[in-house]
Formats: sequence, structure tokens, C-alpha cells
Amino acid sequence: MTKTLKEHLEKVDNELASLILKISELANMISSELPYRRGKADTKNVFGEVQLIADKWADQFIIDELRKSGLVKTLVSEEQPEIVKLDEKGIFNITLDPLDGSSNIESNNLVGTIIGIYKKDLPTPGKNLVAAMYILYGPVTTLVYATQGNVSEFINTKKGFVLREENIKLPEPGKLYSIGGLRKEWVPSFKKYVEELEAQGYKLRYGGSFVGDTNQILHYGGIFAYPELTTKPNGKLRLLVESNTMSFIIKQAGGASTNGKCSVLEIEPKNITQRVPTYIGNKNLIEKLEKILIKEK
Ligand code: AHM
Ligand code: MG
Repeated sequence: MTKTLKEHLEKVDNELASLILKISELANMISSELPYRRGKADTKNVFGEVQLIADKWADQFIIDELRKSGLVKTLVSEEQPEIVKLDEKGIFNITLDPLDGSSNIESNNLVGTIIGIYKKDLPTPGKNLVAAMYILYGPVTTLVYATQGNVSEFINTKKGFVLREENIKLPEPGKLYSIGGLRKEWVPSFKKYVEELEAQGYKLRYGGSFVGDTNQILHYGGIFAYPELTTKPNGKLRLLVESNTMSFIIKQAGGASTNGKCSVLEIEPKNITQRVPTYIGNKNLIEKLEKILIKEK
């Protein structure tokens, strides 16, 4: 019989199960509201990026609902300039990218929600994550959550989220590479590394959505990168709300991450808006890349 998300969560702590379940309900709402929340909001976020109506709505919706849940103490969001205090009695601290890949909204390509769940106060390194999850609003809405040693995926159906696969591991060898930023701005050693991947038959698939691009690495194996660029040494992705969460999920699926020097999860954050070059994927690919990038420095 098909297991529902609720049944699957019987394995984890009650509070964590309630939180993940709550987030799954919010994801359902977000998915059904997306057709009606289109266009630009005429405001910019703390990163100077123009916000969309959907970005702002999803952010406020999740914040309001999590506040009501009483489970969350503080929250760091891509759309908020400071740490948001929710409920003093809450036991979790959350990182949130409410609508990742929002530049894909106009063209109806993939977008998602990324959530990191901590007990320690934020900011803290990604290795302290208790659980991490994302929801992908694709042709079907899927939810992936990871706890220590386990990654499971659920599909949204009329019966709610039902299990598609548990104990997901990255396929070996991987098949894909998925890399953001202008190729002419990649550093020479990275360019060479990618040329080698191409020579080995790795296929390019980049969708401009961290959730979508990570999800395909989870299913087909390979490497995703938003790398160091000659114009942006720290790349684009945000350590707290984006890179740590996905690095944790990929690690629990047997993969690895690096910022070019060490695992993304080991980085001691300096602030909540820090960006970081992000490379995640099969362990062998990340280890080889890290050696090359360290040598070239
Ligand atoms: P966003 O959260 O504002 O959408 O920005 C993050 C997104 C990621 O989903 C994706 O990996 C990257 O930005 C795509 O950037 P680019 O448009 O430069 O390819
Ligand atoms: Mg984002």
C-alpha cells in the first residue's frame, strides 16, 4: 500500500514530523496560488533583486502560517533583511527560500521552495541541520526531505503527498552537469574540469532553478554548480537559505558539496546574506574538482 507523508514521518520526532507536515500543507497552497500571483512587486529584496508578487506572497504566507504553528522560534528568509522572530517557545529555527528560481515564473519553468530546519540558533553552519527539504512545483508537485542518512521523495496526489522513493542515493556514475553563470566568466581551472566532463559524455542540463537542477542530480547523478565567477568570486547562491540546505540533502544521498576549499556544510557563516560558490553532486566528482580548485589557487 502507498505510504503517505504522515505515515512515513512516524519514524521521526513528533515535533519535526508536525513541522514537515505543516510545510507540506503550505506547499500545496503555494502550488495552487501560483497561477494567480504573477507579475513584479516593484520592490527589491536585501540582495537588490526585484521581487515578484509570488516571491513576496509566498514569503509572507509561510511566515504567517509558521508563526501560528508555534513550532518555529526564528526564521531567515531570502526575502527578509533580518532574522524574523516567530514564537519564543518554538523549538526550530528555519531557513527559507520561499520561491526559488522565480525568474522561471514568466516562462513557466521550474520553481521551488527550499527549507532548512535547525535546532541551533541561526546563523550556524549547515552541518548543524536537523532536516532539510524542498518542494518542486513541476509538472507534478514533489516534496523531498532529508534527515541524517535518509532522503525520501513524495508526490502530491489527490490523497496528499505519497511516497515515491525512500533512501534515495545518487546514481553512480552520474550523467549530468548543470552549471550557472556565464561560461566566459568561469575560472580557467573550472572551465578545463567541465571540458573533461563533456569529453567523458556528461550531458548539459541547466534549468536556472536550484530546486529543479538539484532534483535532477538527485535522480540522474552528476554535478550542479553555481561557481566562482571572475566577476562574482562568491557566485550567486546564498549559503544559509540555498546552498547549505541542498548540500545537506545531497550529502544524505551519498554525495558531497564544496565551495572550492571545503564542504559547504563546514563553512562558519559570517552573516545571513553571505553568498558562496556552490558545487554539489557525486562524491568522486566533487573530490576531484576540489583538488583541482585548491591546486590552482
Ligand atoms: P532566486 O532565489 O532569486 O530565484 O535566485 C536563485 C536562482 C537559483 O534557483 C538558480 O540556481 C540561479 O538563481 C539561477 O541564476 P541564473 O539566472 O543566473 O542562471
Ligand atoms: Mg533562491
